[in-house]
Amino acid sequence: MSAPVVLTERPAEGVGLIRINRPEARNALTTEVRRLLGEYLSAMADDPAIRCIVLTGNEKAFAAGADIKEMAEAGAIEILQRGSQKLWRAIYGCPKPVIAAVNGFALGGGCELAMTCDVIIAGESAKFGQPEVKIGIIPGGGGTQRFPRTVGKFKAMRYVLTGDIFGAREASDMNLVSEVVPDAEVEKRAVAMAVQIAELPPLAIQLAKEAVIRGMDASLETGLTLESRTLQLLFASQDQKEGMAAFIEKRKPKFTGK
Ligand code: CO8
Repeated sequence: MSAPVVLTERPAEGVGLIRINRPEARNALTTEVRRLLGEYLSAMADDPAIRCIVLTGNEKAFAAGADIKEMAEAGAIEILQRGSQKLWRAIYGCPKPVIAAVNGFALGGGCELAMTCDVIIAGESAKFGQPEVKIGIIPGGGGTQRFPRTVGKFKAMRYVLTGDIFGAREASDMNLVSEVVPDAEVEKRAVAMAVQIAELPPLAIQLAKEAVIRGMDASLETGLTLESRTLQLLFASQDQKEGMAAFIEKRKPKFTGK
């Protein structure tokens, strides 16, 4: 029997890790991979023991895009019915933070997968790009939308229109990644950050993620109102009382998620 195309692990308390496991195909995203990613993300979102999620691949590829062999002969209606947008929604709609740990190729749908996460930790040799135009299509998971919103029109156009691949340093210079670390440190660093986040009050974390994501899609005034209401709401949580009391009493807080 062949190995499952997506694996899950618990590398540390409070942390769930999802690993794409198709090394023979540079982790190309088949319908099955996407279905399982959505399923595991949703299961981790519902699991109170998990407070932060790491999404990763292997040393050669985070994901080299949608599986070209699986879609080469498909018709438009078939592609529409595959509903690949469900995966992206599962990530940005996930109430818990998702950290992409990227080694090797993050191309096409793989680059979009990383961009849909909340934090991107990249290895020094990681390679990013939106090469879809080279195979006669355009990005389909946010590459024409999230990419320019992150790096600006002119850098995005430079890469979307040529399909050129770029390295982790260039990605970092364009603010496309959160941190660049040595290749061997990527997963370790992502898990360490996930542990750091998992130890914080989960309601504050969930609402901070929501405020950033929803606010990016709104006017500044609307975003600021959303932020104020969210902050005010957190004063109803036990963790706010505990966090502030612990600060004043000079002790370590005990957060309960309530
Ligand atoms: N799909 C299918 N198979 C792939 C993919 C892919 N995206 N990428 C790599 N593979 C396979 C290769 O075919 C090869 O298989 P085999 O051994 O059977 O020939 C194996 O992985 C190893 O690949 P290479 O020998 O090419 O390995 P290299 O290290 O030399 O090169 C690269 C790695 C640079 C990643 C190269 O494989 C490549 O360019 N891959 C394609 C990248 C690409 O174009 N990605 C974009 C795909 S389109 C997309 O993501 C957008 C879709 C949005 C719509 C979704 C609707 C469903």
